[in-house]
Amino acid sequence: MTTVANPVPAQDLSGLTGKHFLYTYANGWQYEMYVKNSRTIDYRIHTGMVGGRWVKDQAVDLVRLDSDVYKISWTEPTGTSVSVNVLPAKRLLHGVIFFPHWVHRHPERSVCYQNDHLEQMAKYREQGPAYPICVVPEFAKITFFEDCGENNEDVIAVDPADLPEGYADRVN
Ligand code: FER
Repeated sequence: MTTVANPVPAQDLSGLTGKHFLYTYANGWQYEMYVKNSRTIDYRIHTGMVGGRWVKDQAVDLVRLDSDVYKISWTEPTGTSVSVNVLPAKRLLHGVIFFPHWVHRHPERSVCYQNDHLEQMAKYREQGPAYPICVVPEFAKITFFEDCGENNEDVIAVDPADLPEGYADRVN
């Protein structure tokens, strides 16, 4: 039970770990996330301000808030921070992205396979400017959802541009 002394609800994360999903924010930006395990995500960004960007092994904080309500939060090597609420059964998601000023001004600088450019990202982050932060809060519809099991390196393994035709348009 959730009390003042014990504010933590039951943490069964199995409804989200190993899951892979495509979603489109109300502003039209399309994203893809694979919850590789309870501490790690891989993702691709298909369209939007930083469309073409993709990342493996991003460390995250994942919690279960209630039945069918999860929250995933993290900060990127770029300094961009993200907090995403995921309601898998409702096929609903709400993300808040906090972009440093430099990413908002030069989004193309972060569009890459980030794992191959970590030093460059650290330089950009150091150079900034970080402020003012651009906050992007949006609901999204989960259009495709599947279970791939945990720690599967093949789910997010290629550049978004190299995917088969129609990959991101699949609906289930
Ligand atoms: C998301 C919103 C933003 C997401 C990732 C980001 C994987 C990352 C943004 C960035 O680093 O530019 O829903 O899911």
